[in-house]
Amino acid sequence: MPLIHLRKREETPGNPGYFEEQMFCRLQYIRTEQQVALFLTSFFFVQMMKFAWDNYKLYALGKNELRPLTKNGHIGNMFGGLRGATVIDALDTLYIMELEEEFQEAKKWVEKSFDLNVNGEASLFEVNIRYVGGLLAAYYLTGEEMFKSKALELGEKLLPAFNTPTGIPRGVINLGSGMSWSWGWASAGSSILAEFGTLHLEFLHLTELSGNPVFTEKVMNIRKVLNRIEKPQGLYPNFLSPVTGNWVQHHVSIGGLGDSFYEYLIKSWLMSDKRDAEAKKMYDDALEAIEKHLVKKSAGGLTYIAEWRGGILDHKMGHLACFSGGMIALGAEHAGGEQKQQHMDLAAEITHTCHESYSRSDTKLGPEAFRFDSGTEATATRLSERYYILRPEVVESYLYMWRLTHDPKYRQWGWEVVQALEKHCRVEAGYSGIRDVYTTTPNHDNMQQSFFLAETLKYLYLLFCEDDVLSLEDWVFNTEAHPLRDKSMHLD
Ligand code: DMJ
Repeated sequence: MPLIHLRKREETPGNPGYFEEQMFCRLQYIRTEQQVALFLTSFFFVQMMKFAWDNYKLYALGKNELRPLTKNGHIGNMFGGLRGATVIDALDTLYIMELEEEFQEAKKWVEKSFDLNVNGEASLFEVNIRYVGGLLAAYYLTGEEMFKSKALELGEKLLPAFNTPTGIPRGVINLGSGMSWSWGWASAGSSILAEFGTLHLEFLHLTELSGNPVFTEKVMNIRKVLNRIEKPQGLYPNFLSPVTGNWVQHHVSIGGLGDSFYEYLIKSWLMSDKRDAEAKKMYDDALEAIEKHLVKKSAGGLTYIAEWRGGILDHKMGHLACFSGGMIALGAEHAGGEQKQQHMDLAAEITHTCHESYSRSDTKLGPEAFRFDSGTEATATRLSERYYILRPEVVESYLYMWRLTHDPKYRQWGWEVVQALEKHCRVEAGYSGIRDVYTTTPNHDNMQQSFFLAETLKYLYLLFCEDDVLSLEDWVFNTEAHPLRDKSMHLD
């Protein structure tokens, strides 16, 4: 019997008694000691979420993130003039955790104060995964039209970024003027693989909900360009010119700059009810090339995915690359024959390595990047790579591995993360990242990232829920952990 579930969601959108009903169902099904333990554990995560939200609300409501040490808000420069990144990122987590009052506060802010008529430099990628993804998920969970119409309105504002000679969008857009340009740091005016490759899921939903084919056309064109150009050794470099449609430099990474491009290929296939064969083939081919050229084993027996610079390996894995254990497991679940076991083993080995990067630190939290060279194994060697900013990728892989294998070690590892977060990241007014995972002397960075509420806490909570709470059969998580409806999406 399910402990808690959102399966009845479709019958109850907008039902004012929804939360009470869910709590009643939850208590009604508790039968065994294990279920009591699970209930108490999930309650613990709910309290963490409430603490993170309450402090954001108290000190920073309407700003993008909370600064928990100085007790004020942070706006930053990633979202143009958009505000409330934490509100939008938190909506679905509050909802699934049944924090009704808090969800209503967040909803009210979106309804009354979320202003889309803004000017400023916005990252197309960040606005898409956090704002569009967050609004879509809130719509699918609640059935409230307001979320849908804001998602569509925002989606329209992103379209001018695609006005380039190839249709590959540029990374930065002014949401007011529609002018777009490339990041100053991106070599030779290039666009970034993980950025233009992480629009597909949301854009297909925008077409589905609006009936306007333009969103789908834009992302299908990105596919076309990618399929046309030659891939060195079958690998996808991270920098592509939106003008010529050629690779700008040969840096390949399954971590930062590349990561969610691969994730969206396999998820596009799943979201299409396995009809999007092109996405599946691109994923399979890319993974084959990664296995052949980038997957390595350290002297100590740890499997890792190296980075590639024009044929030369950099034996480094970023924290961001740790999502790949979960992604590869998800793909393996739907693979046939020998490949199924082979990929599941690879996913388990990578997840194990990422766990090692946590367990080898003094705080039991993992660094931003860890290396496998000069006798180093799964530890950061550079001062600049020792920080942890409340990132979710490692617990994301624990969740997928748990759901697909039910090996209890993944819950145990998740619980280790929770203890470390409580000990080293919880401060008086929220949760903060830390500057060095190798020292237990407090060294907070004074930032509660919005993805901590969208992803880290959601994945941890789901790790201790029954499998039918946001089941992997029915939902596809975007790269910011916003659940999008599965199966209803068809490519016609
Ligand atoms: C999130 O915004 C998303 O997961 C994105 O894909 C990359 N990383 C951050 C969190 O680390």
